[in-house]
Amino acid sequence: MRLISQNTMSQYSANFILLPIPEYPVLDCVPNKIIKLVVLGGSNVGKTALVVRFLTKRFIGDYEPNTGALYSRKFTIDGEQISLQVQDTPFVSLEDDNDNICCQEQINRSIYWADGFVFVYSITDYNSYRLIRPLYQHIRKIHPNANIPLLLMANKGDLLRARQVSSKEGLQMASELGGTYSEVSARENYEGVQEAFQHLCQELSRMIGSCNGEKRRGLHLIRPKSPNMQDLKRRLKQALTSKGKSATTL
Ligand SMILES: Nc1nc2c(ncn2[C@@H]2O[C@H](COP(=O)(O)OP(=O)(O)OP(=O)(O)O)[C@@H](O)[C@H]2O)c(=O)[nH]1
Ligand SMILES: [Mg+2]
Repeated sequence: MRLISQNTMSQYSANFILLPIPEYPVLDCVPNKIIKLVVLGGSNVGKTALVVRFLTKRFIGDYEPNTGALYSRKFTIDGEQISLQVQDTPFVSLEDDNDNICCQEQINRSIYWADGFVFVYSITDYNSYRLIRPLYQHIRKIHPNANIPLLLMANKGDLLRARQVSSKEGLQMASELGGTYSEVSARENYEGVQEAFQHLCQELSRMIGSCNGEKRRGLHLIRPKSPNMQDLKRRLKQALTSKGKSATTL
C-alpha cells in the first residue's frame, strides 16, 4: 500500500489522500480500528459548525439546519491509522412537561451505534445547557451498562458578552457526568476544537484496543445475544438430535 500524500504529526494527524495502488491487496489499506462519534445537543448550538471545523479546519458560518450527516476521515493517532466516523445529528429538545428528551428515532440509532459522545451547548443559551443532563440520562437508558466516553463542548466562546452559562457550571456538569469539558469557539479557534476532539479520540482509541472485536467488549459490557445466532443454535441442536439427521440438512 503506497500513500500518495501523508501528513503525520507526532501523535495525531490526518491522512489527506489515501490512494491504494491497484496491484497491492486493497485490505492492506483498510484501517483496523474504527472510532464512531455522535455529536448531540440542542438547536443552533453549533453542532454542525464544530464537526465541519474539526474535519476541514474551516468555519463556514451557515449550515443547513437540523441535518444528520455522517462524516468519515482517516487519522493517525499515537502512530496508528484509524478510521474516524462522526455522526452529526438534528437537535434534541425537552418534552413539554418534564425533563425527558424528545428526539427523532434516527438519533436513538446513532446513540446505540456510537462509541463516544460529544455533547454541545452554547454558552449564550442556558436552555441548551439545561438539556445536557437529561440527554445523558437518555443515553444511559440506551447503554445502561456501558462505559460512556464523553466530551462536553461549551461552544460560541467568542460571544462572551452574551454569556448565560459560566465556565464553572460547564466544569461541574462535565465532572458530574464523568466527561471532559472544553469551552470552544467553532468560529474563532480551530486549535481548541481540534484538541478537544483529539482528546476524546485518543481516549477511545486506547479503550478500543487493537481490533473492533475487542472494542465491543470494552465499551458495551453486556452484549445482547443475537437472536439469529440463538435461533440457529436451537435449530442446529434440533437437527442433530432428530432421527440422526445431519446438520447439513438445515
Ligand atoms: N459566534 C459564533 N457563532 C457560531 C459558532 N458556532 C456556530 N455558530 C453559528 O451558530 C449558528 C448555528 O450553527 P450550526 O452549526 O448550524 O448549529 P447546529 O447545532 O448544527 O444547529 P441545528 O442543526 O439546527 O440543530 C450558525 O449561524 C453558525 O454560524 C461559534 O463558535 N461562534
Ligand atoms: Mg446542524
